Amino acid sequence: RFEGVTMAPPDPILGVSEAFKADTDAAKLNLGVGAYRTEELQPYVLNVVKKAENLMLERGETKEYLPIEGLAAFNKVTAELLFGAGNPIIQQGRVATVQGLSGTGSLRLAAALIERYFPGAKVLISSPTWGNHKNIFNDSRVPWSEYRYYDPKTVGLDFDGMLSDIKAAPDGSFVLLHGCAHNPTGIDPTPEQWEKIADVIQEKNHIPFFDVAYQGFASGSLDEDASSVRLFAARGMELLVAQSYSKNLGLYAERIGAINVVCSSSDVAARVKSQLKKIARPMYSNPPIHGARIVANVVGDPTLFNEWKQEMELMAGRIKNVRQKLFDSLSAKDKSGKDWSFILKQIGMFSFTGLNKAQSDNMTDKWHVYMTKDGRISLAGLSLAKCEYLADAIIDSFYN
Ligand code: PLP
Ligand code: TYF
Repeated sequence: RFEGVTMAPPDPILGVSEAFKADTDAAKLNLGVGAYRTEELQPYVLNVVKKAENLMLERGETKEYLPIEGLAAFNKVTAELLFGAGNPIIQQGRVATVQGLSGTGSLRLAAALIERYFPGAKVLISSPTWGNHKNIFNDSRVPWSEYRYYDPKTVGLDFDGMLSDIKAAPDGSFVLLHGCAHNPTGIDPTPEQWEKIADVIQEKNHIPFFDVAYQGFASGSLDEDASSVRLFAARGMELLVAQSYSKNLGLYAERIGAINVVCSSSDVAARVKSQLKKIARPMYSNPPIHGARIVANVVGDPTLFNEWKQEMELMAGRIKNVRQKLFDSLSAKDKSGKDWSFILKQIGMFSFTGLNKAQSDNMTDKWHVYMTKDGRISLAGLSLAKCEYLADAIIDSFYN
C-alpha cells in the first residue's frame, strides 16, 4: 500500500551536513548549516544555559504538561525581549504571544492563521530567502510570490526593486521580512530604508510579518537587532513576529521560539490567541517545557541575562573576526583587483559569496568545503585558522 510513495528530496541545507560527515579528507570544512562553532570548530553550549539547567534541577521542577499557549513566564519575557519591556503595545495587552516549536514551528502557526482568516491573501517573500519559508507556506496552502531583494551586480540590496514589488502586490498582502541578518544574503536595509519600507507597507495596507531568528546575533545587541520590528510597532501597525532561540541561546534542538501577533486592541489579541491555540492543539497539543524554562530563567534573572549578553557578544564578535580575516586573506591573495568589501558589509552568520552553482560545486569537490549551492557560506562554522585555506578555495573556484 505504501508502494506508491515516491522519494522526497533531501533538505538543501541540512543535506549538506550529511555529505560533510561522509567526507574523510582532513581539510574538510562544513560551512553549510548556520550553527555556531568555537574557534576549535566544536559545538558550543552557552554557560548561561548550563547555569539555567542547574537551577531547574535545584528547584526540582517537574515535567507536567504546559498549557497549549506555552509557559507563561516564557511568553512574557519573549515579548518583552522583542518589543522592549516598556513598550505600550505590551502594557495595553495588544500582543498575542504563543510559544512555538522554535522559529519554524512559530512561522507555521502564523501561516495557518493566515490561511484561515485571510483566504487568498498572498505572502510576499524576498528573493532569495531561507528555503524553508516556501515549504512552510506551501504546506499551509498560503499563496506566495517573491519581491526583489538581492542585486547580484552590487552584491547588495535591490532597494528600488524591493519597494516597487511591494507596491505592485495586491493591497492587504503579508510582507515577510527578516528582522535582522537576512538569510542567506547577510544584507539588511539601513534604518532609513526600513522607514521607507514601512511607508510603502502602510500605504498599501499590507501586514508586516517578521521572522526574527538572529536577535542579538547580528550586531551583538538585542535592542539594536530588534529595531526594525520596533520601528513598525511604534507606527501603531498590526504585525506578526516569529522568534527563535536556536542561534542566540544556542538552543537549536530544544525547539524554542514564539509567535507574536500585535493587534489593534487587547480584545482582538485575546481572540487571536484563542485561534492560535486552536491551531496548535491538533498539531502537537502543547509545546515542550525545557527550552522555555531555560529562556525564562536566563532572561528573567538579571545576573544570567547580563552573562548571556556577554556570551552573545563573544559569539557575534568571533564571527566578525573571521569575516574580517576572510576579507583580508581574499584581498591579499586576489591579484585581479576585485573588490571583496561586500563581505564586510554583510552581517550575521552568513556571507553570500556570489559564487554560482558550478563554482560552489568546485568548492566542495576539489576543496572539501561544504556550502549551499546558492553561494552562501556560514561564517559561524569558520575559524581564523582556516581563513587562508578558504580564501584559496574561493579564488580558485571563482576564476577557474
Ligand atoms: N528563519 C530563518 C531566516 C532562519 O535562518 C532560521 C534558522 O535558523 C529559522 C527561521 C528557524 O530556525 P529554527 O526553527 O531552528 O528556530
Ligand atoms: O539556514 C540555516 O542554515 C539555518 C538552519 O530546514 C536550518 O537556518 C537550515 C535548514 C532547516 C532548518 C534550519
